[in-house]
Amino acid sequence: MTTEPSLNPTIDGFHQVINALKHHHLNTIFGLVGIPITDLARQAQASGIRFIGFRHEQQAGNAAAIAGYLTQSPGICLTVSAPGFLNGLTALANATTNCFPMILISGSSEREIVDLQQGDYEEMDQLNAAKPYAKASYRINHIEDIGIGFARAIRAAVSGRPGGVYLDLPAKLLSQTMDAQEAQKSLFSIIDPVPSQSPSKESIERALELLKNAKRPLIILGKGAAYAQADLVIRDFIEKSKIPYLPMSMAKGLLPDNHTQSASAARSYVLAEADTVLLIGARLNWLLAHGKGKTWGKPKNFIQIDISPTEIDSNVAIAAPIIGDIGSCVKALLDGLQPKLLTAEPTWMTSILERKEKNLTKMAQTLDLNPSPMNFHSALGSIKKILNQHPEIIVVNEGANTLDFARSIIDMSLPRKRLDSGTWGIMGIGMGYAIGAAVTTGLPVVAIEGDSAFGFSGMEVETICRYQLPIVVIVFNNNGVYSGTDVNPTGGKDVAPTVFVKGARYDKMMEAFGGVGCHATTPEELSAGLKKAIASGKPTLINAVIDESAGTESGRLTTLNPKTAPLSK
Ligand code: ADP
Ligand code: TPW
Repeated sequence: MTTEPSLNPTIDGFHQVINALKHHHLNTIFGLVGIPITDLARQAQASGIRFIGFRHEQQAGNAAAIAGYLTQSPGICLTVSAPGFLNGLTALANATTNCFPMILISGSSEREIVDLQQGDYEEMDQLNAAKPYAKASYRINHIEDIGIGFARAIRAAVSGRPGGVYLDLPAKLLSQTMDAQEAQKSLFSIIDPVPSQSPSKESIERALELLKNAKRPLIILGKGAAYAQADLVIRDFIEKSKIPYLPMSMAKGLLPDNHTQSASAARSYVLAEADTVLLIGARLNWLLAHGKGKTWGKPKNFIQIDISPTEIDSNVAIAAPIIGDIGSCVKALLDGLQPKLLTAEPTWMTSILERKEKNLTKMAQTLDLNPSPMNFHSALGSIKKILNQHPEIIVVNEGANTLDFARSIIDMSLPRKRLDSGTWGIMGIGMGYAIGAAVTTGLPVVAIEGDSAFGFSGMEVETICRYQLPIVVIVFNNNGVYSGTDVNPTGGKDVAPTVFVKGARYDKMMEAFGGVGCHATTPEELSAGLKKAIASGKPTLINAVIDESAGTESGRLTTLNPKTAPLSK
């Protein structure tokens, strides 16, 4: 649309979008340029917004998603149309699945051409493609609506259960103009985008009654609890109630992993034996065996705190739902808690402690073994010693065995320091999360990566070097997906589906862009390389050589893996 010529200064769509971002303190864009958004990126940078350019939109999207998780403010990802948008869409869907707030902004082609399918450059009906995978999707057609469009997108991303929002910006919008003063007025502050949501009194009383009568109570902390940043009240409630707790992987560190009430090292025992389970920001999805079956053993009373009412009863009946934000809900439980009235069996905690001690001693012995070549345990044992001295470091983790072992071996002692494959068990978040976390927090990041997992985002080592980010990537190189020992049963020249080039030197990839490469074949070399990398703050990639026969297929998910009968010769 065109506006009447005006004597007053005018502003174009590019600048109005930039002003909207700045107005809402969205000062970093993760993206990848091209038609029609190159100038948007340039002008954004010129205006003081930080533009972090990626080699693939999926990683820009992953960076935005994790920035949203860490800050409670939507991370911004900017892409071109059609293929760029689709590359970013995976990250948007992953963000929505994990309840992370982000906004994917993509340029799009002429509506008239797209709607008549007349074959524009990178033509696609992006708005409709995004809808099933986003919490909300909007298109801004007129420059006058940029203020409203951003307000809607931000509110949708952060309110209630957070998620990914798609914002479609047609190329035509960017070149529209309007009166600059009117444009300024059309940007407004979003009042109370994340209103506190207090739980009902009855829901708190119902839950407290169950906790009072529980003989073997258990608390499960999920990444919703970590996201909520209600760290102190959660810790207070756990310590005052003296109830053992189990952190889901990204909730590790909400209380330090060496806390006496942590039941992580007795996980199977507490899940099977507990009679009352309080879920705080954790869904009863596959990661918790859907709340039923052998894992869960004895019958339970479930209490569930969640912001989303429809999460309740999703897999099993919930005896005491508490709907509200985690800070308000846990505070209400704490206010009503009368520790003296709790009736948990004293043997509950002592038997957990016994099992913990036994399992931790066994694990310590395994970590100290020094097999050659290294296995997952000896490599992680050497990393653990170094990371224990650096609680501020953010750990990114993906892979199968690399993920499962690192999750239980690497302790976290501060909240929101562990970022991993999350709800989907997705591979390919590694470098995006590492870059997003480093840029957002300014803190050092150590990414512990399976060699297959790393491959999904490996080209972003150039991005890491370009921005000189304090990121250490450790590739657990066992020559393949899960392990490197499969053979092609036909004897043909193609290797088996899980096998990679043997003896690959991933460290050379980092060196190619001016970073530091390190090749480690022993725990000593690995810990020395890591120590040096942390001290220097320089982009570093450590190629950690792991026994190619050490991994199990699908890590700990073997039961989810359908198998054919053995191949006949
Ligand atoms: P995990 O994978 O760690 O078990 P999930 O992602 O399955 O965690 O669950 C997180 C849950 O937390 C989601 O159901 C989401 O609705 C909820 N949630 C997120 N933020 C809040 C909040 N501020 N208050 C209450 N619930 C929240
Ligand atoms: C987007 C399936 C799960 S785990 C994995 C794949 C390909 C890699 C395991 O090998 P890696 O780790 O990383 O070398 P390790 O420690 O066992 O040696 N595509 C996507 N997501 C998933 N989860 C897959 C494929 C998968």
